[in-house]
Amino acid sequence: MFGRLKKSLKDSIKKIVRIAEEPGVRKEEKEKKPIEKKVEEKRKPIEKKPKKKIEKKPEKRIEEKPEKKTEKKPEKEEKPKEKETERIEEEPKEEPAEEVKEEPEPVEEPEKEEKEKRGFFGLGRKITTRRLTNRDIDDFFDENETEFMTNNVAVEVLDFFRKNLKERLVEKPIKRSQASKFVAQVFEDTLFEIVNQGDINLEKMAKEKKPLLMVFLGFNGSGKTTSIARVAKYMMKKGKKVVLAAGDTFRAASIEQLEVHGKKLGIRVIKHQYGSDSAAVVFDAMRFAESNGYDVVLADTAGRMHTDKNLMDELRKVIRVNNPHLKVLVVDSLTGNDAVEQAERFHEAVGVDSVIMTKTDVNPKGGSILSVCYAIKKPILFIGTGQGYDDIIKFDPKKFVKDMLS
Ligand SMILES: Nc1nc2c(ncn2[C@@H]2O[C@H](COP(=O)(O)OP(=O)(O)OP(=O)(O)O)[C@@H](O)[C@H]2O)c(=O)[nH]1
Ligand SMILES: [Mg+2]
Repeated sequence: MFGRLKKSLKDSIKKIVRIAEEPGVRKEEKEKKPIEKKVEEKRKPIEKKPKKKIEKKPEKRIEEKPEKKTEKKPEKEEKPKEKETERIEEEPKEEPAEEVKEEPEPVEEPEKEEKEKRGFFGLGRKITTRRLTNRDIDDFFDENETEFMTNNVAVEVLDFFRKNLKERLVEKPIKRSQASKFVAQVFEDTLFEIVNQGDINLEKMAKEKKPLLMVFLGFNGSGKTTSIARVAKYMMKKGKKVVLAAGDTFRAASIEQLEVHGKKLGIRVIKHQYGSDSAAVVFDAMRFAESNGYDVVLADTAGRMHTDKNLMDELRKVIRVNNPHLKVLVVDSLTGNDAVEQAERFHEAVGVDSVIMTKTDVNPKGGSILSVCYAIKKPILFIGTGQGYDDIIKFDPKKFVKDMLS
C-alpha cells in the first residue's frame, strides 16, 4: 500500500544520509589538503633548510639568529665578531643544528597539532559524517520536492518536513554508522506528528452515545455509500446493532443503492422519498435507533462539490438539526492534490471530525493521507482498500508510519 510514497520517503532518507556522508568526506579532504600541504611544506624545510641555508646563505642566518639568541649575553659575544665568522667557517654543522632546534617552534607546533588531529580525530572524522547545513536541506528539497508532490504530498507538508529536518539535523554531529537510523528517526517522528491526530474508538463511543450518529459526507463518488456499508459490517463484527439512514435524497438510485447493501448485510434502512429533506431522514433514523436499542446510526448524504452553495447549505442543515457525534469526510485518494482543498472547504462548512480515505488499493501515491491530516488536523478513521465489504482497515498512525519506512 502507498508504494510510491513509501519509496519516496525511503529514497529521501538514503539521499540525506548520502549528503551527510559524501560531501563531508570531500569537504574534509578539501579542508585537509591545504593543511597537509602546509605541514609538508613546513616539514620539508626543516629537514632540508639547514643544508641549503648553510651552503647558500650562511652569513645572513648567522647575522640574524645569533643576534637574537644572544640578546641576553650581548657584550661578551658582540665583541668577537671575527670569532663568529670563524665559527661559521669552522663549525657550519653546529649552527644549523641550533637553528633546527629553535626555528621550528612555529612549525613544530602545527605539525604536532596536525598529527594529533589526524591521529586521534582525523580518523574519527572519516567515520563521522559532516554536519548538515540549512543549504543542504534546501538543496535536497529543491531536487526532490516535485517527486513528493506528484505523490500528492502537499507543499505545506513538505515545508513541515523541511522545518523538522533543519531543526533536527542541521549542525548536529552524526556518526556514519548511525546516520541512516538517525535520519530515519526524524522522518518517522515527522510522519507520526502529521498522521497522529487522535484516536477515535468507535466501540467506546457507540457504548457511550448509544446510539452513536455518524454522518458521511464528501464529494460525488468519493465512496460514501460503500464506506457506510463497510463500516456497518465492521461495527456488526464488534457486536453492535446498526441502522442506516438514506440521507441522499438527491441522486437518482441512491436510496436503492443503500437498500441493496442493507439487504446483503441484513441491516435496516430508514428512508423517505427522493427530494425530501435529508435532515428529516437522519432525524427519523435516530428516533428509530433510540427507541429500538440500536448502537449505531450511519447516515448517507448526497455527494456534493464544496462550491455548490445550495447543497452545502443542505448539508449544514443536516448537521445543525441532528448534531452528529462524528462528521466523517469521505475522500477519494485518487482526487490527488484536490483532496486538501475538499477537506478544508468541508471542514470550514461543517467541522469534520474524521476522514475515510478510499480507493487506496488503486492509488499507490499515498500522499493525500499526509496532506489531508496536516490540512485539517483530524484523524484518518479508516482506509478503503477495495470494493468488498471487508475492504476497510482501521487507520493506525503508528503502523502506517512503520509501514512507510520499513
Ligand atoms: N477500488 C475501490 N473502489 C471503491 C472504494 N470505495 C468505493 N469504491 C467505488 O467507488 C465507486 C463510488 O462509490 P460510492 O460509495 O457509490 O460513492 P458515493 O460517494 O456514495 O457516490 P455519490 O453518492 O454518487 O456521491 C463505487 O464503484 C465503489 O465500489 C475503494 O476503497 N476501493
Ligand atoms: Mg452515495
